[in-house]
Amino acid sequence: MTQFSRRSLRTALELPMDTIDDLIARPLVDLGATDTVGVSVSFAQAEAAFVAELGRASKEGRWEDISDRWSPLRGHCILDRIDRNWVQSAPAPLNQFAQVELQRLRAFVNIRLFASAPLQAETADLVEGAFKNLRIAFDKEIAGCTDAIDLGVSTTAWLGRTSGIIKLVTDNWLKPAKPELKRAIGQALNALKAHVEAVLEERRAAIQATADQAALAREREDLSLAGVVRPLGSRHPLRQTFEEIERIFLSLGYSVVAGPEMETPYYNFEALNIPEHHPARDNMDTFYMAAPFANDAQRKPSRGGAQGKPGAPPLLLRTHTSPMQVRTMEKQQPPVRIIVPGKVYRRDNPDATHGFMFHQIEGLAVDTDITFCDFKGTVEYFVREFLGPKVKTRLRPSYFPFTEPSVEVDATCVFCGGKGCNVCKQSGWIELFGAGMVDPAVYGFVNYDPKKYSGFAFGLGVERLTQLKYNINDLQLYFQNDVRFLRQFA
Ligand code: FA5
Repeated sequence: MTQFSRRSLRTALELPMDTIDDLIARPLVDLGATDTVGVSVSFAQAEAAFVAELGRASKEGRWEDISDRWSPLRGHCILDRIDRNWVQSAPAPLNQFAQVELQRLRAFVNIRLFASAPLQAETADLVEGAFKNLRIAFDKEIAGCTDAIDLGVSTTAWLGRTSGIIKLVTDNWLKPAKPELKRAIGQALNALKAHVEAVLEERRAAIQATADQAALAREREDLSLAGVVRPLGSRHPLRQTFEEIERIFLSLGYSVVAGPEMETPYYNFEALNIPEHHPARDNMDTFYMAAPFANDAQRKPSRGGAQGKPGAPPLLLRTHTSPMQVRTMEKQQPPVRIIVPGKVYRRDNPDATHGFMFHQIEGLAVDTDITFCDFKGTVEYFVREFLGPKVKTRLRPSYFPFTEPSVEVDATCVFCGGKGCNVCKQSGWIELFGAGMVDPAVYGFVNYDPKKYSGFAFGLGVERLTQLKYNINDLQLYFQNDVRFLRQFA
């Protein structure tokens, strides 16, 4: 048990006055003080009893009474009885500890009795001597303060407004002093107070610095310790494909733009020349979101700028990245050269080549003199860069409502080099993506002059291209987060 604990206990204890005589009449062991904690508690009780008695006696002008009861100079005082009944009778392991406690209690009582007694000094020299004693007692007490709680107790003991020692000295020495000594006592008191305040502050700073250093030492990292090896992750194969495709098109002067995943039917269908009852919508039947006020009558073509307002069409999860063709052309005049990477959603059943959520990269180039040759050259360049120089491409007629002519871009099978295998179903060709020249009807939706401008567009399926590039036979592997799969792309 440290002094800190004893002193903090003292401040916390409230002891009825008349019990101290009962307590000190019995040995510590009888009081249940069988260890250092118990001993400290008993001494804290004694200390609290003294403080309370002193307070009462001072108020009532009975200083002599309390001095008689507690002063060690008076023979059978309480402190002597504590020595006899508590300390000397304490069992060997506790005896020494109890002696230290008693010494502290004596110092505590002495200094307060001294400061509460009328000053027995007739000359300035004697006044100085009395204050010197106080200063020595204070310095000794502070030297024993080892932490902030101790220091707090000492601060109250010396500077406390109601019963601090400085206050006791002011009340008992300065106020009743003869006029010829008042000046000397006042000066000495001021000097003592200044000393007490300065030393307490100094000590507080030192204790704080020690605590800070200890905290620093506790928190300091030991760089010599072996580190924790955490496995390094790698970029997801789809992300790698995105980056690779973006790199290729950035090198051709395209910029990358992003668009909303929640779309209006206008941008997803109508402005792409897919009117409401067009059969091309069937294979893109999608996830609609219940929007307020939406009903069938209100699903009429609309630019969809008033979502949530009466008459607004419902929102849907975009089925392709093509809506960004329209959104981009609405905002800017040619030349346009963009790619649009992003997620798209379809009501497709998940299997080895389908997901209900997958990724596309849209491409769009529009300018005054873009021809089918530019389109073909761009597509060939991209496929060569992405799949390697040996891969050849071909264009197969196809149909998209928003391109005319429309094509499917095929590449020679990356697995058999075009000879024919199971993957390409012996054809030697693999379908890569859909594309075509922008249908002039689309320009009508964005106020481009179809006589002046032309361009091409394409829509790459990122999962499929990644499957081809890395020979991955099941699209679902991308989304299962199996590190054994992902690790292969590190
Ligand atoms: C389109 O989505 C058109 N918007 C592409 C386009 C853009 C054509 C610009 C012309 C001009 P399609 O439905 O074929 O097209 O899809 C494009 C690619 O997305 C397909 O080649 C395929 O690689 C991929 N894809 C389609 N459905 C799925 C699915 N359920 N899971 C994974 N990938 C899919």
